[in-house]
Amino acid sequence: MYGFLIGVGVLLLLSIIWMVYRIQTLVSVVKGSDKKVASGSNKINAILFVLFLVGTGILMFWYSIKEFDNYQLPVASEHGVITDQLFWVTMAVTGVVFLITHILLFVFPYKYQYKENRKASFYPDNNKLEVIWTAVPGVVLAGLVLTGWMAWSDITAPAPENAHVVEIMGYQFAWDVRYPGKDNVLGDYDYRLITASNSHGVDFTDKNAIDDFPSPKVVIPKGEPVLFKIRARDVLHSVFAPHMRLKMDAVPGMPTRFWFVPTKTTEEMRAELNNPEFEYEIACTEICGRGHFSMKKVIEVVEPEAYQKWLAEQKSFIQQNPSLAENLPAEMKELADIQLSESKK
Ligand SMILES: [Cu+2]
Repeated sequence: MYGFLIGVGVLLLLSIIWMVYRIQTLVSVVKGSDKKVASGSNKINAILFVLFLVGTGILMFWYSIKEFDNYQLPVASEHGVITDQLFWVTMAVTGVVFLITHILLFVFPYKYQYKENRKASFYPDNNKLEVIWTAVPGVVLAGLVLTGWMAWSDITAPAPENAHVVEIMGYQFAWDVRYPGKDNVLGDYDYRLITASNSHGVDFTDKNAIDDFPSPKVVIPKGEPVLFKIRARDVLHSVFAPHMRLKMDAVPGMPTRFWFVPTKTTEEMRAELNNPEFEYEIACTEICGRGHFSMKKVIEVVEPEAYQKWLAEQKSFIQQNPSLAENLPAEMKELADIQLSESKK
């Protein structure tokens, strides 16, 4: 009931304001002062257009220059160089068009504002102009799309067979990392197998899973292809490693992948940036809930020899937690036991 009354009140108020405005206009028409009012407010609006253009233009340039280093992070992957080229070419083409159209958009209302003695000219159509402003953007955009499409199909082509596989699984709110172990093949998984001690839901009855191991960070070798197998356990997440120019959604029920070749070790990047604290990182770029901001994972890029050494030091899921092998079928249990006895040596 109150809602209805408030609604009626608002309607009455709006109609009163409208009536006052109408009366004012009619009075000015009767007095003959309406023309002056119109040209005065036109002039103010025209000046405001130009002020808006200059003000927002200054803000845009100031911000772009001030934050430029954040747009242009150093590249640390092979395909990243191509991605950057595409980005800056697109930026240059669209940037020039953006500037020209926006200057015209705001300068024209000023230039062609109402003047008592000026008559608008009638210019119905011009086929030549129509052809030019349809064909030129068509050709330019087709070029941009084509080069982008070619780069995209290169980047998303199947990974080389020798690529080091790393599984990145997103969940609310962290990334879990799994390595395939010596066989470089990840074991199966099933969401029904997820428990407190098996957060990945790894199926240990699969032979490939026996040597899989977890890792608190992503360690990868420089100069060799790396294949991220990406999945999500609950909602959409997105793997974003800005220095690698890598971004790929993690979708529940639909595994995705991204392969790349890192070109600079963490140490080299620290030296380049003169920042001994620097770490490559994965951030989540899909607003996935309250703890979204905390989804950070460190990527450590090392020389290939250091990588092999690190691999040899890792302990498999089963070595870390022998109870995972307890209920396995006899054949698998045997494999697990061999591995356990190896780790005791
Ligand atoms: Cu997330």
